[in-house]
Amino acid sequence: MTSFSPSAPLSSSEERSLATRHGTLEFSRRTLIMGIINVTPDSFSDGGQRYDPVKAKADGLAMVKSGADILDVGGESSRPGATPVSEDEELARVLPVVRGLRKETDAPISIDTYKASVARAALDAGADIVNDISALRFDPPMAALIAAEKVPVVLMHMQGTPRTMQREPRYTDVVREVRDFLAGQLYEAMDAGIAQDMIVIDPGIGFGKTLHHNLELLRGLPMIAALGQPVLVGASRKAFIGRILNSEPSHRVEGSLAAAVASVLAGANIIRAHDVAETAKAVKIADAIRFGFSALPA
Ligand code: PMM
Repeated sequence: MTSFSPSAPLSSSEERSLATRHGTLEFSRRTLIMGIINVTPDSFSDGGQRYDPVKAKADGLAMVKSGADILDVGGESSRPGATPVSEDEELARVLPVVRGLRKETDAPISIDTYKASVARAALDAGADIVNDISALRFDPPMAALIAAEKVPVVLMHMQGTPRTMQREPRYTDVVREVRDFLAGQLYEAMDAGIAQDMIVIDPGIGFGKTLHHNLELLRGLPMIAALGQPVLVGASRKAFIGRILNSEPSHRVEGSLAAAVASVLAGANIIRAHDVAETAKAVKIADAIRFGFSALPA
């Protein structure tokens, strides 16, 4: 297994970017921040806080001011054991927020859904990116929709489903298995007509993984980054941080920052975070170490 070492090549001189309908996100010399807006009553760390669309929109706009490059809007909790919500309910939650944000910001918006119908409606309402925690597996029309709309997609690894994933996750070699899964879904996506430069990959921290699996994945991130696709990491406030620090989700900010910095130094290109202002500052330092301060855009 490849492991992180200070001498590993962390930067490259080639330009790397993700083209969205609201501008090109450059990540050759810095790491992008994706702010989390869960419009749900039951997400594990911010459930209920943004169930009101007016509050969700205001929080999203504040995140942009604090340094979010992308706003990730989701209407179904994927916490362990969560029961799925109906398509109508998910649409009723996310569409007012996507529409409201679109009127007031040009920041790229991603829609966190595995349902093609929800993705389609959100894209029509102004979303730019599809964040699919099933990596195109749960709803067959999803791949063709993304190919036709020519939008970026995040393919995330998960063992099982949100309802079952934490029952007894098992791997022989978690980093290799997650990497191979992501490589397989990358090819599936390309076979469906999605352009390679529109595909982001994500090891799915906390999705069918024990504490040790999550730590191994963060340690082994360079092996996943070696696939050559942009890498997103979502460790923010997750249970493994609470297990180590013995803290509730709202007291996991420092632990989340440590995981974000480790991810950046191991090759992540997008950090998905609840605490955007704090994460943006921590990542700025990690980026200065990774790329050199003078290499960063002003
Ligand atoms: N985690 C959650 C939801 N969506 N999407 C991606 N791509 N990666 C993640 O790690 C991820 C996700 C669950 O966390 P939340 O309840 O804080 O949104």
